[in-house]
Amino acid sequence: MRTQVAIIGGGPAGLLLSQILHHQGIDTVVLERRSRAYVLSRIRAGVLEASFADLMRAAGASERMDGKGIVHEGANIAHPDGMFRIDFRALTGGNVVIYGQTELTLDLYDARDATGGTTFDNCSGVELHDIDSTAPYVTFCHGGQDHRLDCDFIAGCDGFHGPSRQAIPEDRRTEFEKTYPFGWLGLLSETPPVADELIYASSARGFALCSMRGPNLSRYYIQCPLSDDPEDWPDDKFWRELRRRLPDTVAEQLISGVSVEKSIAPLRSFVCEPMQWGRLYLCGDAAHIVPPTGAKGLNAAASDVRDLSQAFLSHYRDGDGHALEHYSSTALARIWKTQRFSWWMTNLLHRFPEQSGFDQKMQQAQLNQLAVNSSAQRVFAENYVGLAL
Ligand code: RFL
Ligand code: PHB
Repeated sequence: MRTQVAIIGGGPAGLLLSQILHHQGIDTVVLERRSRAYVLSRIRAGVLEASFADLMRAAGASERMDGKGIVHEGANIAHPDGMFRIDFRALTGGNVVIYGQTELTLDLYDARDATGGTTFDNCSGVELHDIDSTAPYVTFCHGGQDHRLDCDFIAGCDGFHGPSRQAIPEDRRTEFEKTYPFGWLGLLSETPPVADELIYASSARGFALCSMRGPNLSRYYIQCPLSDDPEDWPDDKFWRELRRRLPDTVAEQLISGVSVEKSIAPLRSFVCEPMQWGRLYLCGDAAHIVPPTGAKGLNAAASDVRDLSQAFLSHYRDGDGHALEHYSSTALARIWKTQRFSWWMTNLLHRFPEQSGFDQKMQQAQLNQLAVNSSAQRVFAENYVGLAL
């Protein structure tokens, strides 16, 4: 079997890349380890930058998102001394779109099916070969048979645990990592959201986030110890704890209900340098992870896809390999800015086990400044809606 670009991983990055390349006349094959049902059951991101929405249009997969996505022109930050709103529209002219990763992945799968693109689900034993030659290939097992996929290039879109990053020789890559001493316990419920816009809450009991997926579908998170298990958190206990971390006026409005999903995600900052090796290009979580506090993970993956698809287009259409050659340095310059914002926001809003009284005062001083200082708010808003990179 042969294709122009072999894409490993059928998560949002791999699917988006495959559809954008399809519309540019570039042939791809997507190899996904899991079943489609499994990929579609993962509840993850919910906040898209406007530039992501543009990419969904370029992928021919935006119809449902344009109808059902909810435009947010601001977000709220609650803290022990009060609550304030950051007005994205007034400060930047921009906005974000609330649309779940689950929906978006479904739209991309549907678009791929409609255009007849080849996707192998349930692949096992995916291995990359000869990536530093001009004739790389991928081997995998599907339906009990071994296959070989020859290609011009490989896009490693296989998330944090996939094999692509490991294919870069260990002595040629550097991994920068920070793990945080807590996780996020997330709960999805078929209840109306507590507010029209997101609320990020810093409280003495730890961080909480009120988000949403639709008019009757809410997504809430609370910071929890890494040692906790979702089983430790029956619904009643979750709602009680969430209310205690929110301002009274918000807690009083909260409508609780039966959870339809509950899971714990660890928080991590991670970057692999470089993001390319030979004819292998890493995209999304395969190359970098951000803690979810700034809602940037999926958006960073989409920006990689934008850069890489443009680089492939220059190569195939114009015979110009410059952008491909510089893919890693271009992407990394952008990623470190995203890392900085996600790390800063995580440090601002969470309680850390070893935090001193002084550290807490510094957090509070920063929150008090953000509450009143329009320059600080503008920096926040610019980063949140997405830097023009
Ligand atoms: P994914 O989604 O992990 O997809 C990788 C795919 O590769 C497959 N794979 C393999 N396939 C073949 N062979 C192998 N050996 C393979 N190994 C793995 C996997 O099965 C999978 O299907 O990576 P991708 O595509 O780069 O997408 C990244 C995003 O999923 C991620 O960054 C976001 O979900 C992060 N994130 C958020 N991002 C945002 O932009 N906004 C948000 O609001 C936001 N909220 C979140 C989040 C992540 C969270 N968790 C659970 C970590 C909230 C949470 C709680
Ligand atoms: C979500 O809705 O899942 C969500 C929203 C904002 C974040 C992280 C996750 O910062």
